[in-house]
Formats: sequence, structure tokens, C-alpha cells
Amino acid sequence: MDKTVFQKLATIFEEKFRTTATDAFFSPGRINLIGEHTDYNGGHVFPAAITIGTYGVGRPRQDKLVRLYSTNFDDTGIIEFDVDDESKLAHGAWGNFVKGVLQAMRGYGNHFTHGFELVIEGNIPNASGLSSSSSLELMIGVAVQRFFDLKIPRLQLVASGQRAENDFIGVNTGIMDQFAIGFGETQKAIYLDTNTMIYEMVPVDLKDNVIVIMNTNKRRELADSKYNERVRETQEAVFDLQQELNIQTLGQLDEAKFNKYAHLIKNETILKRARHAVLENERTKEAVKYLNAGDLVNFGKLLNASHQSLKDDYAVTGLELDTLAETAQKVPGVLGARMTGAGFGGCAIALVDRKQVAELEATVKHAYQEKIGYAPSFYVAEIGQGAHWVGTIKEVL
Ligand code: GAF
Repeated sequence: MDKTVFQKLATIFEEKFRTTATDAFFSPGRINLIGEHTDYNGGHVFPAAITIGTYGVGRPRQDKLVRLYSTNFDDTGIIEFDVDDESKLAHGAWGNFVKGVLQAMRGYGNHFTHGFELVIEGNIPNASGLSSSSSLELMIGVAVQRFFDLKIPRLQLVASGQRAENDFIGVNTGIMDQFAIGFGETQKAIYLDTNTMIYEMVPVDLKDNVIVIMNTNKRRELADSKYNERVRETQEAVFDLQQELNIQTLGQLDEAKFNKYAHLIKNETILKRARHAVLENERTKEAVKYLNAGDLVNFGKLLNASHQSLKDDYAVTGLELDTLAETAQKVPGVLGARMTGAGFGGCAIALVDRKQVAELEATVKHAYQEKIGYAPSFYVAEIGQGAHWVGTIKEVL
């Protein structure tokens, strides 16, 4: 954990709020290894928290004001509101994620007797699909827990983040991102069944390989409306299948059963969306078995198949992500590559022999620049701890 960031934020806190911060927090971003667009379909996901994320320093206030400052949004200045104020800030304002979490926590019966001040800084590239928004949501969750001395179960903090997205922001996301960020552990990925919410922490032993995150650096335009469209399309598929099947989600079907009843889905597009959701769930279950068995070659093949399905059947990749993943897949030493997260821009990941990282980056950069016209960025992913209170400022600095 980078102490210099806390040092810097503590200084900014004093400048902005004319008092000293008492506590330090960290909340990570996430990658998803496989299991994409399966979480709102009752399927399995396999994400992990990463070591980049959101840093925060803060203190409780005596009155009911919440005052927030982010170095990532200098131009917004200090955001200020009453802790119980449920009105929305302007569309797109980052403070809405905070208000959304507070509203959701109130919905779970928590009472806020006073406000707080927080200065944050994130090193997750904006709109990169590494879930900077869930990182912020869980940062608020752990900070509020500390400031109000609340004993909130982790799952409730996670669900509060999801409810902020669904009810306050208006994107009908599943639970994966907040779950990964809430429950993440160093060197472990989370195998979560979103139908039962049963999960297992899986050690990630990549042997001589690393995961490289490749960022399209593309602005994710229309991503929210396209995301909600996919949610609706898969719900429509369930509705069609319910003519003969007693199911609530596509995650309840295996490949054979899906094939048997697929004729009930008459619309070609809806059929493709459903096929992705069902087969991606199957791939995820298989991928976890391969990883547990140390078979990274077959694990990598499933990453490639996942990307292909997200491209052909789910239509959430686009030229930028396809160029990254498909170029990477051909580089010697790469075992697999796929988009990660919601898609429509954002990031892809590649599982690659650590000796081949430089070659991967050079080859992908060259091809991407030729085709897209600007450069992608690369980061080696490290799997880290979930959102947490780091300590008092005195302990941390
Ligand atoms: C986004 C959502 F927030 C997740 O819930 C998940 O659906 C993901 O897209 C796609 O797998 O990150």
C-alpha cells in the first residue's frame, strides 16, 4: 500500500477542510477472469480485487454535513450535502455514487447521526471497466462503518453498492463488482454462484505467467444504456423459455437443456444473448476446474472462447477490444486473452508468460495504433485485498 498517497491526501484534507483527517481507507478495483454478463443471469463469475484502487482519508463531523473532495475531479471542487438528503446531484456527478450508497444503507435500517469529510484519490483509470465506481461505493461503505461505528455485515455493504447502481444511478448491474471488491483477498479469485450467493476463494497460481491488463483508452459512450439493453434481452429469453420451463434465470440451464428448449426463443438476437449467458456460465465452471488443476493452457483457451462469445453472441466488444484481445491471442507465450468487465470499451486481460510481456505490449500497441489511431495502455495486474479501513492516520503515516 502506497503510504505517500495517504500522506498527500492528508495534506490536501488539511488544506480543504481546515482540520486533520483521522482515518485512512483503501478500496480496490477488480478484474474478472471469466464469467462475463452472467451475474445478472444467475450464473457464476470469477473476479478478483486488484492492487490499484481508491485511497481515502477522512474524519467524522459533529453536524450532519457530508463534504467530499476527489483529486481526480479537481474541477468539481468540494461536494457538500446533508447526510440524509436523498436528492440527486447533476447527472454524472461522482457524488451520486456516495449518495446512492448512503440511501441504500438507510434502506437497510442504518441511521446516520452526523456527517463526515473525505478526500479521495483513485489510480484506476477512469471509465476503464475496472470498476472505479464500485471501488468508490465500497470505500464509502467501509468509511461509514468506521465513522458511525456500525457493525454491518460485509454482504450488506456489497449489496448497498449494487443498490446504489440500480436504484440511484439507474444501471441494472449484477453483484459481481461490489462482491469482488468487498470480499477480495490477496492472490485469490472469487468463484461466486450468483444464484445461491455461495462463494469460494480460489488461490490463483499462474506459475510463470502474469495477467496483463490492456486498456483501450476508449471512452465508454452509451455503455449504461447498452448494458441495460442486455439485461432486458436476457430477461426476454427467460420469459420465452418459461413457456415450458420452470426457471427464473438462464444460470439454471446447462448446455444440453438450453439446446433442447432454445426453439422457444424465436428472435435471433435474443437467442444469441441467451446462448452466451448459458455457455459462459459453463465455461466459468470449467475454467475454475482447470485453474485448480494447474492446467493454464486449457484455462487460457476458455478465456479466448469467452471473448469470441462476447463478440459474436453478446455484441459487447467492439473494434477496440477485439483488436486488443485478438492481437494478444496470437502473440507467442499468450495462453488466452479476453475483454473484462461490461465491455463497450474499457479493458481486456491477457494471460501471458512473464518473459513475453514486453513482446505482447509492443505487438499489441503497434497493431492497435495502426487500426484505432491512438495507443492502448498496459498494467500488470496484481491480485490484492478487498476494501478496508487501513488504520488511523497516526498509525498509517
Ligand atoms: C459490469 C457490472 F457492474 C457487473 O455486474 C457485470 O455484469 C459486468 O459488467 C459484466 O460481467 O461490470
